[in-house]
Amino acid sequence: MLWLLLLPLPLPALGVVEKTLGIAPYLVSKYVPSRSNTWTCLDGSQEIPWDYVNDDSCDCADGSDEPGTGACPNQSFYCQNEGHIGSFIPSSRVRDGLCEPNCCDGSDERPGVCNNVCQEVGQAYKTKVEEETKIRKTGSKIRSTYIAYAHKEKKRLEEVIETSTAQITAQEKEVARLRDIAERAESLSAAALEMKQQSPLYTSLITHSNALKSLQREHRKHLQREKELSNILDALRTGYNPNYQDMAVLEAVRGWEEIAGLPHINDVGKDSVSDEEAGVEEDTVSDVAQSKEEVDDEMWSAEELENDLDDLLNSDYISLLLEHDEYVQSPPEGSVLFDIASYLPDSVVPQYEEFKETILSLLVSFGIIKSETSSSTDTSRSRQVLTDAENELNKVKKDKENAENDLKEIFNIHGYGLEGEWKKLDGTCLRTENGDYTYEVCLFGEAKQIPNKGGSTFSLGKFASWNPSPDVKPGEEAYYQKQIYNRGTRCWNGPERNVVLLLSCGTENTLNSVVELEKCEYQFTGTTPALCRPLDSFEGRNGKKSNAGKDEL
Ligand code: MAN
Repeated sequence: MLWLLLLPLPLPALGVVEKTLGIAPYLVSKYVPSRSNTWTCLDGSQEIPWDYVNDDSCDCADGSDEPGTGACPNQSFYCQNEGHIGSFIPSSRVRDGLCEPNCCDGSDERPGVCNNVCQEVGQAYKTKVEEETKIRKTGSKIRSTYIAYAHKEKKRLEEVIETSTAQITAQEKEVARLRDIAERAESLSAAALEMKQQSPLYTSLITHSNALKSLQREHRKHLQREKELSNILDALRTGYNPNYQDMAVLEAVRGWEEIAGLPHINDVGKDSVSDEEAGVEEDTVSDVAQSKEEVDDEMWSAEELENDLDDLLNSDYISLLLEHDEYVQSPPEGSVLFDIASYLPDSVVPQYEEFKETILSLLVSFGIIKSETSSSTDTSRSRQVLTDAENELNKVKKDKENAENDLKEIFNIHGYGLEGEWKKLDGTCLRTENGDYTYEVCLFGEAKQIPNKGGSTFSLGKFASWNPSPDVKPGEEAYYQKQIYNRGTRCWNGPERNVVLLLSCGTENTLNSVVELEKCEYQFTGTTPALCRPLDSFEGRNGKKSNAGKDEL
């Protein structure tokens, strides 16, 4: 049985590490012994016996003699992971007694410590990749419709710009023409008004008005004077001394008492009748005077003069003149003489009216007769037409400006992506319920937090940028995997609310989860077909884009 002991045992079983263990595939060819059974460190610094390779003792300065052990610091150990994908782990984790998830073949540990689970892991990975591929395939088809939409939109916007440019040129001409008409109409109407003001009726009206104003002024002066005189005479009446028997004074007092309707001062109190009791009013001069005059029905009473004369004198005579002008130009109503239709049989009246309208409008357009409207109406109408035309011009200019701005954004790397794949989603709102709130994000618009049981909605911010990380280049996939929404409603005692939206490829536009990572700082996750680039633009199984150059376009 001794011979059994002499049979060669597998090296790992003896605790000896295979020479090729942990070597990256591209270096395997370098790990071959020389004829004299030596080996040169990879940096060429030393020649060592072949046995020193993977002998768990670090000999080369670059650590290349220990690819399969943890003997040299800062080395990488390659797990072959047959049945799955090979991967590197730091050599410090080799033979530490822990099974590395990246080493599904268990090669990082001594035999028997970790099971080789690469078949299962590989299978699960394959299924996952297949699923992802399926999603990406469907998603990229949807994405291509988004790109087609962007091209259509670009075409539409270019057409808008083209037509609005033409419209602006035409409308500017039209505005200039209408401005000219309005200005000419206004200066014409100013001249026409001056002419109208020369009419005898108007000048006489103004003279009457001036005369009335002067009369009113004089009348007021007289009233004032009369008041002062009556004060003097009242003082004389009550203050004179009858014992002097001055006939001039007595006559003046009696005369005043008669005009003013007052009892003689010496009789006052004799019959115990006061002035008031006798029904004598103080200011009765005008009454006395009025009682004597005959007042014509159409003449104004003293009261009307007092109350209404000011209003009359404040009349707008220019408006009256224009109204008068319109009034005299309107055809006399009910004048049968010029109503030819009334002489015609009913059956021909419609043809006659139509004929009359045509002839009248022809005469107006040739300037032979004036249109029925007044010149002041013409002026305001031409101003209105000008204003309408200017408004229309401004609207077309605004449309053009908006179209130009939109066009700039469509195929902009910082805007809707190089292929315009995001344009279709502009304003698309995604929602999800989470706890007491429904969260909403309208892409490129605003994110909101809406309470489910009433209360005020908080703005969580408006779209600010794509992934702002300095490590990520605009245009890369990672750039479009993150959107920032900021400047939302300020948090009580905290920052303004803001959102980081993490997106990944999916066949639908969805908002999947919301977490408030810090107070008032929210992280949303979602999916969108806009991120499903076509499969042929990817390489390998890690989903990294192959044509990096294209990213930087
Ligand atoms: C509201 C919500 C919360 C937030 C608090 C902060 O209740 O917006 O998400 O944490 O305000 O006070």
